[in-house]
Amino acid sequence: MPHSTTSLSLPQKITIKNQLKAIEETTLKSELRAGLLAQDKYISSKFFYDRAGSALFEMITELPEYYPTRTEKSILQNGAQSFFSKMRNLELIELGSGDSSKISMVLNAVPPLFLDSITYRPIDFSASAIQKSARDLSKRFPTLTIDGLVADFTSKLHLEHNGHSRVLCFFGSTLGNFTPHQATTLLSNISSTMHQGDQLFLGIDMEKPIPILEAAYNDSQRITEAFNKNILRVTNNLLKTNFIPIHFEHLAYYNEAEHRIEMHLKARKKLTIESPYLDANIILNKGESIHTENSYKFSEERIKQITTDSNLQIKEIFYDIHKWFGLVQLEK
Ligand code: AVJ
Repeated sequence: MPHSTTSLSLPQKITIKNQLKAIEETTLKSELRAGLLAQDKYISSKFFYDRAGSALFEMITELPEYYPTRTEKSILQNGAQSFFSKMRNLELIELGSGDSSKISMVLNAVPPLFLDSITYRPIDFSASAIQKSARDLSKRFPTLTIDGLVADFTSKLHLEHNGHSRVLCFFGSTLGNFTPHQATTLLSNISSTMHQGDQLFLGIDMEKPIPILEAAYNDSQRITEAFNKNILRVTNNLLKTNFIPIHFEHLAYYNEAEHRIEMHLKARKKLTIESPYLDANIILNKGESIHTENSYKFSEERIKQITTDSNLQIKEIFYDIHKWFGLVQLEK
């Protein structure tokens, strides 16, 4: 979760800046509060990713039921390699970078001799994820320059162009966490920071049979359940609330009309939630739920729609053999 430290330096060519300063923490608190006071209660899915949440998410990516990560990696390993192998003298920016495994596959395609002409700029909400990833990468690619940024890229992107051409990566179908309207705003923001020739690689989870989708969010080891409930601990830390995770049931199902998986936390009994940041207690009735995540699944039609609306042009879409996941290469 956000620290109020502004900067932290590590050995070699690594710097990590933290943009989530005190003022932004205040914004995050009011965001959390607004969601809990709403008629239909919600907590934004970005609050999943404290240290524990990021670790749980990494475990999810290795579950047999959770197909997206391994499918996207198979595409990175195949289709897009020839583009990555030609990368020189550029900034490689990764939004919602998380762990280093995907960008490693990109960097592996670059001839080692040219790695020192690349600056990798991971941007993530989780400071611990960036620190860990920077350490891993500096071991594997010692000549790479790493410029990390802890920031909430959903509110504002500070990515002033500095003359170098850019390859932006937004993997993992993180875009699927946003409503079509929010996603268009976010993509338009990204597009507005791009110059001619800059590329954006966007990972998108595709529609597929509902049982496959629902199994991916209801795994038999119940890691997704633990991940979902961890958001209550994050909320307790930030708002000093008294949520007790076992008082909630994990719900994850496909909403066909909205083309999205929804995750909720449903109160097993009537609960009274207290916080020094709230004027009054929040009452959760038995059976009432808190909406914690949307994960949109796309058709090629809707990919075209959203990218056109964001002023971006599709250069190519790389798929796996089942068309379960798409890696969209975009230009301005
Ligand atoms: C990282 C947002 C793509 O929506 O599949 C995994 C997060 N939530 N299991 C997704 C997640 C539950 C994931 N994204």
